[in-house]
Amino acid sequence: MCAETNRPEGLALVESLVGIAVTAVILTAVYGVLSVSLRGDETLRTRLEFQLAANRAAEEIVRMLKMSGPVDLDLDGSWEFPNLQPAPISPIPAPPGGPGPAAAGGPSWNIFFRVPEDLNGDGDPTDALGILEWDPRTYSFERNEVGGIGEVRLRAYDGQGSLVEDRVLARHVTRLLFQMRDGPPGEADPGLGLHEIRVRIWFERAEMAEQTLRHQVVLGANMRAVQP
Ligand SMILES: [Ca+2]
Ligand SMILES: [Ca+2]
Repeated sequence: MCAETNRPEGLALVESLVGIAVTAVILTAVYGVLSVSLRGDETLRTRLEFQLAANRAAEEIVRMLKMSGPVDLDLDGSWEFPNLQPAPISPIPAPPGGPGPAAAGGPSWNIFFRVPEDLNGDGDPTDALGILEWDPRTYSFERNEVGGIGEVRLRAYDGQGSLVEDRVLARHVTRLLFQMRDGPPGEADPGLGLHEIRVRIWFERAEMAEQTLRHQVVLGANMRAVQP
């Protein structure tokens, strides 16, 4: 009798042990899935923040270039501004392929430009004849490197060439490129409009978890079309 009454209890014990084991396995699996999912969320968030910061910087560059326009200071028919100068930083070799857009490689270019300014104080950036007035300061977007990390700076120089403004617009910039219809050899694109500038910026940031974030922004800016 005792054996008969003990059997169901033994079975119940085994069943509950099996139940606990199954629950433990399920909980472990759920924890594993959640953990991977949270890690994935964190990676995604980091990637999105990286891309958003890059896009914001590129949009600010384009916003300023749209205010600029061709400037022919000596009226000889050719523009002094905007002009492109090679960034005085050695070209970086393309790193081995990885996730994300094509890796950067090659030289960077800086752009120097002028923006309109109300010089005669009549409330708009034109003179009495309706001709655009240009701020005598020269503005630029220049790629610089600090501790091996590339950045893009907005700079302004006064009429004597002294630096009067200098601030970082973007970090982790591996390459900065401006293309125009009559740009420098190798960078010119005859398909672009007369007043069009194509801005290309490559961003790259090495993460802790042996992960490299890469992002590339390509934006077009139409400068003011100033009649010669
Ligand atoms: Ca000229
Ligand atoms: Ca004015």
